[in-house]
Amino acid sequence: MTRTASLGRCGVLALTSLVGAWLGVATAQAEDAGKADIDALKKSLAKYEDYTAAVRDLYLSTVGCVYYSGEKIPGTMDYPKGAMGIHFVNVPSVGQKLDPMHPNVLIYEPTRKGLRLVGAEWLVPLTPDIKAPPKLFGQTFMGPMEGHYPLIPREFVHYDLHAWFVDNPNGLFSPTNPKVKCNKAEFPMLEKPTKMMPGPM
Ligand SMILES: [Cu+2]
Repeated sequence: MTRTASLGRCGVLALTSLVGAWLGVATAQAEDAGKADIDALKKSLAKYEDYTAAVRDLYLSTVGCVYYSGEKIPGTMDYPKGAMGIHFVNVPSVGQKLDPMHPNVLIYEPTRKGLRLVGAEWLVPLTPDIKAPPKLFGQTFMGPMEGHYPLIPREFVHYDLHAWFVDNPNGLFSPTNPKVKCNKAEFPMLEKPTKMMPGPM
């Protein structure tokens, strides 16, 4: 009886670890597929490594270097401790058709040598015609959520997706990157996690 029970538990454990391994492989594969896309995107955006080129193309700085403490607050987004950096937003493209090769936002990290292009972001305003959260690179956008106050009005309810051009231990598409820092920023901005809003999820 004891033997059967322990065998049974072993079987369950084996199955659990198999499923776990399989899920792990599936996630890794999804990330790998995403990685090739993001590498291609990074190459195509190389000219924006010079932030003045970004500004000329109307990716305009929102000045504050945004970071999060990792604090969990019910009803708000789950942002692991880390930075989002300085967002340069191309406002005219927001609300237009999503384009994987033309992100709505470029993300810069202030370093001793100046601004470093470290990532990109896509924004989709929540509108009545949206029936499901948007997807890019096989990733489902986060949200809907309020605008990231105080740099963006709270009324800008939206979905978003981040992608990192530099190593991110939390994953290529995590909203925050613990390796990106705001400590060299002129205007560091510790933000509270953004409030979630009702809408298709
Ligand atoms: Cu962001």
